[in-house]
Amino acid sequence: MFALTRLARCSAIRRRSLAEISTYLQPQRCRSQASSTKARLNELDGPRLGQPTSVSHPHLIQPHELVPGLTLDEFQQRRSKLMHKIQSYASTFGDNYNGRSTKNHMVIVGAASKKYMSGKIPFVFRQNSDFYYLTGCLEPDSILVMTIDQGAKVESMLFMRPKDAHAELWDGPRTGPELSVPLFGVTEAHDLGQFETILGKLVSGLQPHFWFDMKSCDLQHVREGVIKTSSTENIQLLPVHTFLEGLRLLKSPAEMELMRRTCSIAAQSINEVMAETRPGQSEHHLFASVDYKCRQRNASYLAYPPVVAAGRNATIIHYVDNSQLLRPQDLVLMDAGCEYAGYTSDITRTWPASGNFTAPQRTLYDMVSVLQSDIIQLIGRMGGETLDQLFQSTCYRLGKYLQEIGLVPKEADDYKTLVSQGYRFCPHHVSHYLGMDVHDTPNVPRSRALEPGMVFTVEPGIYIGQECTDVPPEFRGIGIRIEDDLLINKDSAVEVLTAECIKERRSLEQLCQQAEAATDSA
Ligand SMILES: [Mn+2]
Repeated sequence: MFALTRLARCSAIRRRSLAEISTYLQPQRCRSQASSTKARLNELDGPRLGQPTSVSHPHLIQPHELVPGLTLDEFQQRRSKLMHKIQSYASTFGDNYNGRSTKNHMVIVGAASKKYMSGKIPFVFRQNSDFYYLTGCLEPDSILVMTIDQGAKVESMLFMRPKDAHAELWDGPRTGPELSVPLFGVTEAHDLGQFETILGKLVSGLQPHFWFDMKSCDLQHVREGVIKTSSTENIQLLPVHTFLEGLRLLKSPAEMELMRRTCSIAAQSINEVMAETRPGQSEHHLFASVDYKCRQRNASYLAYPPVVAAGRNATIIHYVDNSQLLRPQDLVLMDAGCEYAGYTSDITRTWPASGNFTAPQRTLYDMVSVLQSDIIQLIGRMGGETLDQLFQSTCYRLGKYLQEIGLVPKEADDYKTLVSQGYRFCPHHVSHYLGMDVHDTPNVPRSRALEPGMVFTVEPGIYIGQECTDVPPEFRGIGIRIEDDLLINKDSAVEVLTAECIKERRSLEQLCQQAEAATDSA
């Protein structure tokens, strides 16, 4: 479907903005005739909105999509689902909060604001995940206000930065309120400056239950406006994160596709980094390399500062200095993932810098590898129905396996002791939910039963510090983690989204030795 048809369908579209948009989208309709490179470049030269569209970025966004991989419909459904969910939840106890009963609800979610390194030097802007999830809008400082009334009618309103020739000269185009209505499919849009006035009127008219998470809102003026309005109207603020995270936890088919994509980008990139690793390179070199390879595949950036840890640095779980050189006998542990179209991947691989594991490294690698595949097998079965159960099972099995190779005393044979021995050598959880954020939906308990649509990591590890004098010396200073991203898909099957990323020991050795061979013959 052409973008114009989609835009024309928006109920709230006004005549003037439709005219403006059709001028704007003109190149879209001509695209099939524009075969030469020059003509295609001219297309991108037209007026721009505050974010990429299928017109300005046809290499990233399909004609029927608002942002890569997602249609306008999907965003409208998310808003509608959230509001209906809140209303039906409230109705289970008579629509009553704090002694006040109404079927009207209002939710406010703010965008992220720009953050600065120093003076006027900005950090790379990253949109607030909840705001992006509900709007697809990538502009800073914007505000989304949604309402549902007693007739179950959902309306949404965006407050956007006004058009401003001077500001746009410096920071690039803004969409502005007028074009935001058809672009994001909201009922209304206004200048940011009108937020307090319009909010005040809306609240005094509807007297809704008022849902707003003070802590997760970056924007000071929004927090102040909300406090002022709620106290004027004597309305208490209710937390919206349970409902929002509940939705974000279960990925739609389009989100599953985006998760497959972001995982595949990181998996292929890490494979290449492993193949190119050689002793003498620095951890920083591998960091730059994985960043480069992910961006080459259209990732926006790495999803978090990666851990690239050689040798004993790998026993520091959040090692991010990445400043040491790789020695021939070192293992390299890389924990890296990327963000593609707002969705993140999170992979860890551990491989030998020289292409060959030493005997103690091999023993521990094989153990973590078997442990990880045990845990993946367990998903959805007894002992693996929740992330917490997977964690408990990981600690117990790790304790048991360590006992088999002689790192845990033979006498320790009760369940509790083995669990605590496992936890001693792997002192982090084996899993977290994954999605738009790396540690996604953090308020959803890990004791929740796994179900289709959930994406999470499985990441057992072993870290033996130099100070572990009760462990044979050859094992000290070794850190290993293997981490994959998994999806329970719509058929309830467990899909390893990062399966492309090589981890089987012999294949890993082969991959790393190829690099050696290539260097030797060069
Ligand atoms: Mn992780």
